[in-house]
Amino acid sequence: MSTEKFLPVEFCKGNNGLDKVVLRESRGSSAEVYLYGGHVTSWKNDHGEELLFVSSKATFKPPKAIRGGIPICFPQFASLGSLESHGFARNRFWSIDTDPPAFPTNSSSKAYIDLILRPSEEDLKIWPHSFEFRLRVALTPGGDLMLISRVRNTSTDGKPFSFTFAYHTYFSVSDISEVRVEGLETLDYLDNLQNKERFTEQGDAITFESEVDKIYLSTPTKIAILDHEKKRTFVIRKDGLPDAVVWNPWDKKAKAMADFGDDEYKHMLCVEAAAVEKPITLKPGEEWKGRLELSGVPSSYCSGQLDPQKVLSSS
Ligand code: TA6
Repeated sequence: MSTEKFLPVEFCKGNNGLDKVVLRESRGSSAEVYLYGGHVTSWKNDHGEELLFVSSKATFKPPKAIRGGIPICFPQFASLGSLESHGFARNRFWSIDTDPPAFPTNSSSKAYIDLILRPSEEDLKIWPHSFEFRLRVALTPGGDLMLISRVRNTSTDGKPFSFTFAYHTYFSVSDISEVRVEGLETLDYLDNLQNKERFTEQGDAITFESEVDKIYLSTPTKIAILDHEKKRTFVIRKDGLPDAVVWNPWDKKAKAMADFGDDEYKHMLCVEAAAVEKPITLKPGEEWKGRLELSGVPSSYCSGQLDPQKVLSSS
């Protein structure tokens, strides 16, 4: 890529004229973030291949959340509370954070953007807590995608507040029936399809042959998604997010969702770094940090080039 055309951060208009920010790294990787929802809608590797799934039927029209990419579920995951499903952060307009507090980082990359969300008067009526939610979206020189959330309780009434959270990441996969997830074996999970009853996962990698909607509890900080056909492994690293949600709507739910194509369930998988089982509680002045780092590693399990156990056990 010729340097003069290379802009690490570009502000432009996206779908439906919504404001978006395009991040680019010198080796060719890129990412796109909409201010609507603080929502990452694209992450491409240095070959220009899209790594995230966004539905062809996604609407970029408030108040509907964008179907795909990385919606941010805050201050409530799913229906775990009185708010709308997955809270309100994903259908609010975020602002550019022009004065973010210093960010401890060892990355030399300039491809990052800081966004901020504060509650509106309307939000305070449905969730009466003052907060500042700062979100940094960054591309590393190697093309990894990093999302760092910092939520601070800015209440002056001395009251703590609690919330649940998820990075509801939609990964693009070649064929869901050929994908395996490693790192969640033998863990306990709550099954959303069975009244959140608690079960223990069997010992092998997770594969998919029907609808799945599970909340894995206290998972390792690293999880791998192996896509044999694309010879690609997604490595998910997370901090401050003890749980992981795995979701695929399969055919029936796919048909029932207006903003989702009937067959699109075959080409996506949500693996969501989350804090669900134990809500996070912040006293006034306290701050929580939740970090997600995604890597797309060219690989082939069967060629032995990449043994998931090696991936999961390496730093
Ligand atoms: O994260 C899994 C889940 O909670 C599923 O139960 C399903 O509802 C999915 O999220 C999508 O939710 P949405 O509100 O975006 O339609």
